[in-house]
Formats: sequence, C-alpha cells, structure tokens
Amino acid sequence: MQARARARANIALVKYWGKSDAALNIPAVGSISITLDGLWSDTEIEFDSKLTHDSLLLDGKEDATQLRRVTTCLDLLRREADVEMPARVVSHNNFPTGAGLASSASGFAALVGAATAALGLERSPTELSILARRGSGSAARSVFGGFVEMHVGEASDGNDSYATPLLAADDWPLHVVIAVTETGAKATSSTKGMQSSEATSPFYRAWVESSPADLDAARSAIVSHDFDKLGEVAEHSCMKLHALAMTSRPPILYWNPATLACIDAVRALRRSGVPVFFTIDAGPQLKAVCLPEATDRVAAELHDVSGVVDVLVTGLGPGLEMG
Ligand code: 2P0
Repeated sequence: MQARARARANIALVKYWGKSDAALNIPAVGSISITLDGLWSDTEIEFDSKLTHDSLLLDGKEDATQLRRVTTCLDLLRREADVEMPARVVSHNNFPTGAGLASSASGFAALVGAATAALGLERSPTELSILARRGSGSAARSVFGGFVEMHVGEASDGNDSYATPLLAADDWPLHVVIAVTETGAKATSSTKGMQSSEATSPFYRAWVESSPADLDAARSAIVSHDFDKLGEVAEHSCMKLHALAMTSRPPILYWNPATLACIDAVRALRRSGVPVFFTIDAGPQLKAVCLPEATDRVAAELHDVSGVVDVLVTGLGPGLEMG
C-alpha cells in the first residue's frame, strides 16, 4: 500500500479567487492555467496499520498546518477505499514552499495521485481532478499538462467542478521566467485571503460577474495562439485579483517593492517590442510569460531588478505522473 507520484506547479492566467462552497472547496469562478515543467512536488505515501496517525514530512520537516489539510484529503480517499489505516507521507518540492509558487497545487495533485494508487483506487483524470480540488482548488488544474481550464460546474456536490485540458504543452511552447523576490512563506495564505475578499471587498461581486468574459477571451486567445490578447487578459485578471486583496479589510498586499519594479521592467520590455506579459499570485514573486525567443532577454532584465534574489526559467510541462 505504497506509491509515489509527481505533479507540477501551475500558474493561472485567469485567476481563481473565492469559493461558492468552502466545505466542498468549489470555486466561485473558473480559471485558466499553464502547467510548469520545471517546478514539481514528488510525493510518496504508505498506508500502514501499525501507525496511530497520519504523518507528513514536507521538505524534510514536519508541518502541522499542512498535515491537517492532508488528513482531510486522505479521509475522503480512505472512505472511498473503505480502509482506516493512517498514512506516512513524504513530499519534496524542488522550489520554495508556500511563497506564492503554487506549492499547494503541485502538492495536493501529487498527494491524490500517490494515495489513490497506494489504495488501489482506479480513478480517471477527471475524478483525480475533483479529488485534488478538495485538497486545494488550484491542484485540480495540476492533474493536466499544458493549458488547462478549471470549471465552476453547477452541481451542488461539486462533481462537475474539475479541470480539463485546453491545449497540450507542445502545441504552444511558451516560457515562464519567475522572478523570486522573497523565499520565506507568505503572510496570508490564499485560502484566508480569498475568504477575506469574499466577506469584505466591495469589488467581490464585480470580480465574479466579470469572470466569464475573461475566461472566454483567454480561451480564444489560447486556441488561436494570440499572445498579445492572452497577455492583455492575463494582466487584467491578475490586477483584479490584487485589487480584491488590497481592498479587503484588513487589506492584503502580496507585493513588495521588487514586485512592482518587476512589473515596470516587463512593461518596459514590452514597449521595446519584446513579447512578454506578467502575472502575480498570492505572494511577491512575478511570473513573466514570454515567447521562447525572448526568454534570455527577459531573464537577464529581471535578474538585474533590485530586490530580485533568484530567477527561474521553465517551459510548460505534463500533468500528473505516477510511479
Ligand atoms: C490561482 N491562487 O488561480 C490563484 C491566484 C492564488 C492566486 O489558486 O483555498 O491554494 O486551497 O483552494 O488553491 C491559490 O489557491 O486555494 C490560487 P485553496 P489555493 O492560481
């Protein structure tokens, strides 16, 4: 009753922020993401009747907060498999954990992949996406590679709220340059941040109402490989998310001065004709998405921005891999 899996991080170009059902973790808005080849979680799990409780070793350290979320997710799977055994989970991220680099997305997708295999549950990618969503909304997208859309669905049990692939990684091989401006964990988790925005931001309703138009624009830009159109809607969605965070009470500001300097650098590059746009998640890192011919230039410019401590470059990658 042992298995392992690898899942990659993803970044949303049309963002997820807010839930319609917190208990079932059903998102209030759909989202569109790209799965990143170079950032992954490797997770190994063993169910063992000799254990008295679940344990989690994340990057070599015990993590009580994440363990609670892991146990909630494993309880679902144990019910489906009709077993009660606790599990030992060992997970490793090859990138900074909890700093706005989507470690919960890759982590929960890998966990669900490994745990279903260890329990002998045969689940389709759609079913895995639904299970991963219960762990973390963005994890539903990491089950698939390339360009991925997450659907809100209509069912009250969440069984039609899952991700589907839009376009394979090789069909439009964009690159992503990540400017790391801080390696510590963020102050406000996504889960808490979105709860606060739902409850207190005066812009939350407008965010939900304007989401379908962003999804339509991004989907058609992806299908037609229209880089400028995708960049315009992605930056708009990113700015709306951060406007929601900033107008929550108390306000949440995920950026630091280097994040803003990176935004400036990307806009200056674009003015000089370089095909690049940015997105920023619930943390201070800026992700620049570019056409492959621009990668070296974008990486060099972001590397030189004051406050940038590291630059990671990656292409788009595959979905969940078992074994
Ligand atoms: C996204 N984020 O679409 C957005 C943009 C962060 C900013 O999905 O509460 O960690 O576990 O479902 O998946 C991060 O949210 O939140 C996220 P939960 P999750 O990528």
